[in-house]
Amino acid sequence: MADSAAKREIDSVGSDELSHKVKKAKGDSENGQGEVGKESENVLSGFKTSSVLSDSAREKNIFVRGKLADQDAVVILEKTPIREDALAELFSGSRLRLEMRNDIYSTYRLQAPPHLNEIKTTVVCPATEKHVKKYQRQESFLVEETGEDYQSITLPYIQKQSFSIQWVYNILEKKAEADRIVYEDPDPEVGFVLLPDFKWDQKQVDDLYLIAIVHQRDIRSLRDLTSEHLPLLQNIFQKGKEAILQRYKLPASKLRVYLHYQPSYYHLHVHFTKLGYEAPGCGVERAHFLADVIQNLQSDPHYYKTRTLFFPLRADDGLLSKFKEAGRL
Ligand code: DD3
Repeated sequence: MADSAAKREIDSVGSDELSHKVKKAKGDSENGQGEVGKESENVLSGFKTSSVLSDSAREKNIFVRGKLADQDAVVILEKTPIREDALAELFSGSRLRLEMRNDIYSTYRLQAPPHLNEIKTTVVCPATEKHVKKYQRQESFLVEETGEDYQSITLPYIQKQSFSIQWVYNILEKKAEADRIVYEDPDPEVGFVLLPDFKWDQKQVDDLYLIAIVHQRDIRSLRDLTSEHLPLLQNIFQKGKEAILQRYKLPASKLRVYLHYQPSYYHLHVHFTKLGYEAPGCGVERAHFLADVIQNLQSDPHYYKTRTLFFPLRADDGLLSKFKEAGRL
């Protein structure tokens, strides 16, 4: 099966990367990345939970707000998928307690060896009110934004927001995550960096999630795109797909390649996720296929300046208030 081939492949990639990391460890310390992969002292041991922002039994995750050494922090915990290549060890190396037995059916609680029982953990610290809001469970509302609404409501709003995208510049300048880059085209006009989104733990290809971040710094979103950007978009589409085929053995027919509108950060980036994986934000209300974006700009150079675009906003989003104030909701 293609999928298991891909699964096996990612493991060999993983170990390649590991040796790569070990070799690079010295040079990386100047990047502040020397500690990556090592067991670090438990910075979370002093975490004081103040509230649960949201949780999902189905997604097996929880978003927690709290304090880390007097600073506001958000911690995201998520159980990771069970990998096929771990099965043999899971069966042979675990402790098993019987819960119930009935006819041909029995249920157990299996205690896996610690290294097969990891929880993916993301820490945002210091977290701003905006981070906290982002993870608080919220109702959302669909907004209809005309080209004029964008100019008079949305653009002024995002210009006032100073949500830091330092992390994006750190990636582009190799000050962070340099060893995670899957592919780079360094061209200042059509170039980009392709790397795993940190939602993806890269342990299995099933939930593959990469982002292509463009080198150009003045493209905020879909709304800024014109036919001038076609070479950039086509370059990301082609080279991104090629790089993913090479590295993960996933053909374009297994990929969903799209932009978000509204994006969660206003520096142009493209999402590559695996078809069949319901990545957050891949629904029709937020995702715009890169292939469609390219075609739309080919037929109308100012398509995204003039079209009405629809997107969901959360109840507590400041932009939603602006649309209400303008009588657009
Ligand atoms: C973000 C959207 C942004 C909180 C959280 C995530 N992929 C990132 C920093 C480095 C990254 C990402 C903002 C922030 Cl949990 C606030 O995402 C990132 N590095 N999505 C990668 N590779």
